[in-house]
Amino acid sequence: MAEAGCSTVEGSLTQEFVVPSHVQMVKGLMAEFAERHGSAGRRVVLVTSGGTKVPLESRTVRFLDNFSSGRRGASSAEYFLDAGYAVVFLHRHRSLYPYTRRYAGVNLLDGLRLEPAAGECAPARVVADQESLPGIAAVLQRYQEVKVAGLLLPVEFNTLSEYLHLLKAAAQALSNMGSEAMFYLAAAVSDFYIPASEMPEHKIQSSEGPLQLSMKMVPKMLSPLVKDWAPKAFVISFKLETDPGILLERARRALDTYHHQAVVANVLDTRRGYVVVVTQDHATELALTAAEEQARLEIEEKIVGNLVSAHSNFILQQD
Ligand code: PAZ
Repeated sequence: MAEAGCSTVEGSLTQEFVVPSHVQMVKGLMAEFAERHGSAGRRVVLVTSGGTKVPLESRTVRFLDNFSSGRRGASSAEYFLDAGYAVVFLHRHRSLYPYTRRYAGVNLLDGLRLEPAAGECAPARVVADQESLPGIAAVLQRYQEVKVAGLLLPVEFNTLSEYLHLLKAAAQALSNMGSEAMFYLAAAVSDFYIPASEMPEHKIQSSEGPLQLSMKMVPKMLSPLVKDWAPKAFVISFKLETDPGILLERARRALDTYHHQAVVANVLDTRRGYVVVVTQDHATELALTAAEEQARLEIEEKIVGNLVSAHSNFILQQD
């Protein structure tokens, strides 16, 4: 699709996507977060994570969704925190979350044990079972350090509309940080939607026969983000394909269209172990070796390491 101009993006955002009632309040929180960490000399990264839900009815019974678990975003947020960044974590409601993601498959009640009470009147003690929750003490300690230091600002979205408006608000809230702000756009955002004006109010009836959908293109947010909302920031987008043969060409096309700093290109089936970081001058392959996979290393550690040093170089070039 031809890229929509910035005024078109702005226009369709306000006309066709319902503005969430809390967007101004959240924008204020993000601006205050950026101001606090910026004045402490800390860089801030906005990590987007998870898929988007596209409703088919305005009183939504059915919606279109996608595969994204939010693991890339949640694990990357942890590595950014370890690298000294403060993180705004714009994530899909109930997608994976930093630190708790490690126990996503565990039934909480299987991970806890009851120990006898210390005295007759004292309640039984609840203890974490280290076998069901491996590494829990270290993970809990790090989670609490991050929380006490106020280094992680979680912001939730559910629908596509919420995502789009909150991304714009985040970009504007972080723009005062200039080149010290990074945008790491790992969320899998729908390319298609049904405008509110064309959406049936009530549940679509199967008695009316097979369903035919006509969907519009979602406005490309990268364009106004890079040009207008946060023009000095270091911006990373992600590109997912299922056909490895077209991956690099698509990533380069995105860079040529939006003029941001890098695209992390990945293929659905191999995304946990292999990505290519594409910039104007280079295509850097990052991969986990068999030994690293065995040791449960994560590709996000390499992606974040690569981008943190690229961000440092970018900041130096702006001076
Ligand atoms: O969320 P997850 O860990 O299951 O998957 C990560 C990902 C594939 C959604 C991400 O790496 C990505 O490529 N996001 C952008 C997708 C796209 O719009 O092309």
